[in-house]
Amino acid sequence: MKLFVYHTPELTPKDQVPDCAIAVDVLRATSTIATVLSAGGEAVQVFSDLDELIAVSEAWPPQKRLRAGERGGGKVTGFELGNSPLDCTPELVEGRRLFISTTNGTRALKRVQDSATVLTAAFINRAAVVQYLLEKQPEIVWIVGSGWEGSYSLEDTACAGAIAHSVVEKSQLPPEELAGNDEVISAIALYSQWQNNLLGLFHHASHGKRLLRLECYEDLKYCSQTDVLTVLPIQQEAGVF
Ligand code: 3SL
Repeated sequence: MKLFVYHTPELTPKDQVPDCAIAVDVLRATSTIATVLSAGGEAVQVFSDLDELIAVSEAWPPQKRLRAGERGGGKVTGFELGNSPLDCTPELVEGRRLFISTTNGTRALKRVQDSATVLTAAFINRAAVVQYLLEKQPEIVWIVGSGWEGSYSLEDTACAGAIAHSVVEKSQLPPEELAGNDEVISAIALYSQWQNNLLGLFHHASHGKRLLRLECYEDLKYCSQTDVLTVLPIQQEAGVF
């Protein structure tokens, strides 16, 4: 197995797909996806385009669907939900499909959706993703941060580092044997430095600061937990987890 970390979808190699792609948007899309599936959601279907989301979800009975839309951190008007994982309670999501579009997270997923296997990861379900990698041993693995509108996001690269760090620890292979690019080594170093204070790291991150301005401190706190959900979001068909 070779791991490759890409800080943003734009940095992934063109015209190539890996055996396994892991999309990461810690704040907050992939934290929300893990939460919904763990709370009994029927599935999560991701869209980059809001109009397409509305058109496709129309075919679903209203009591079986939820529409979640985020732009610039805020909820899209007319949608039931924004992108806060804390709103996704079992009472609300159980048995329903979440149709979701967010600024960056769903774009990252679209970029890798043709890979043989597509997973989503956040700190909250990191262990489930690592367990999958160790069991299935895919040859080429991309861990792709969503970033923010094309630029680097500290929290996504730290989560990529958390995955790589745990694979190294559990496989007992040296990092240089698993690392397919230099970004893996720097992501592990970033995670190692902050692993006991991820909430503190989020306070330094530009998107963390943006969410704090939007009074989303509780979301940051929730998303900073590690290995608390056992769910493995895995793509069933294009865009559906
Ligand atoms: O950019 C995204 O995809 C979102 O996760 C951003 S937010 O955390 O919902 O603001």
